[in-house]
Amino acid sequence: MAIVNRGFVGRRDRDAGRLPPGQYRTFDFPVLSAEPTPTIALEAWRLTVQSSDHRAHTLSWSDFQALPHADVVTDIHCVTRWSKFETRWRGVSFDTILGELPWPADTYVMAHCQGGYTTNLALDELTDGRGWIVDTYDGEPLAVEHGGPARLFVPHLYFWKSAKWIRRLRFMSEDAPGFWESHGYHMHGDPWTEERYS
Ligand SMILES: Nc1nc2c(c(=O)[nH]1)N[C@H]1C(S)=C(S)[C@@H](COP(=O)(O)O)O[C@H]1N2
Ligand SMILES: [Mo]
Repeated sequence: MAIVNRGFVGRRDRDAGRLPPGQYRTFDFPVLSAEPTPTIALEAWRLTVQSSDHRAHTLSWSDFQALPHADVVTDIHCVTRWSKFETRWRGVSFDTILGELPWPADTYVMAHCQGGYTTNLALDELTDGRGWIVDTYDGEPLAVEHGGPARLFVPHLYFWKSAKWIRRLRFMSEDAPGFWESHGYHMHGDPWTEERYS
C-alpha cells in the first residue's frame, strides 16, 4: 500500500509544474482543423521558402528527406485548453532549413498551408531548435489529419502556431496576423503567460 502510494505521489511530483495555467491534461490526440483534410501526394509535395523580396527556394519531398532529421519529445498545448505530455516527433529543425537558404532570412515568418490556413511567427521563435518541420509522429509517418506529410511544429507556443500541411514559409520584415490571429487570437501565443487572445 505504502509503495503504491509513493509511486502515485512520485508521478504527480514529476508532472507538477508541467501544465500551463488554465490547461488540463488529455491522453487522446484531438484533431483540430479549420478546413477539410487535404490529399497530398508525396511526388507533388513542395516546401517553398520565400524571402521578403520575393526570392524563392523550393524543396521537393526527396530534398526534404535528405536533410538531417532529429527526434523531438515534448509537451503540446492547445488554446482550447488541452495539453498532451511527452509527444514524440521527428523532423528537420528550422535551423537546418535556414542553412539551406541562398539568401538571408528576415525577422518574421508567415506559414502558409495547403487549404489556405496561415499563422505568423517571429523568426526568433523558430531558431535554436525551437521550430521544426516534422514528418513523423510516434515512429510513424505523420497522419494526414495531424498535418501529414509534414507540418510546422513550434511546441513552446499554443498549438495553433504549428501549421498543418505546410507548403510555404514566407519571410516578412514586419509582423502580420495569420488566420486565427486576425480573428482575435494573440500574435505571439505563449501558453505560460496565457497569451490566448489579443
Ligand atoms: N492547416 C492548419 N493547421 C492547423 C490548424 C488548422 O486548422 N489548419 N489548426 C491549428 C490548431 S488550432 C491546433 S490546436 C493544431 C491541432 O493539431 P492536431 O489536429 O494535430 O491536434 O493544429 C493547428 N494547425
Ligand atoms: Mo488549437
